[in-house]
Amino acid sequence: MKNKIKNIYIGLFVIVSSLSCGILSKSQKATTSFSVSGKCEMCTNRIVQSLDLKDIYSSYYDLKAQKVFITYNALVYKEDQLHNIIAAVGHDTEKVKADNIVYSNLPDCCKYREE
Ligand SMILES: [Cu+2]
Repeated sequence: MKNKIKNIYIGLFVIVSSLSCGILSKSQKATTSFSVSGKCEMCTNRIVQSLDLKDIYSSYYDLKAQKVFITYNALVYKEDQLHNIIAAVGHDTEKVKADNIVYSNLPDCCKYREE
């Protein structure tokens, strides 16, 4: 009898804690990857640093493949915003072209566009 009551308590605890987790955590982990233009190690650092933000859990830029891989909170960021963040530091993505002025301010070694 005592065991039965104990089991009910444990069951309730599990239900309540899983419910509150769902409400409180407000996190929906998502992963994406897309093409980003870059040319050297400095570009890699610039791209990764631009993504060093709250609710972006990890980012990796594959220079050879010209691709970025991002794990982020999909309740906070839409994928378009990730494109904008990278374009804002001067790197074209497959969806968003970096502003010409920002691009022209990149060091010469980072100029990835064909002149
Ligand atoms: Cu560079």
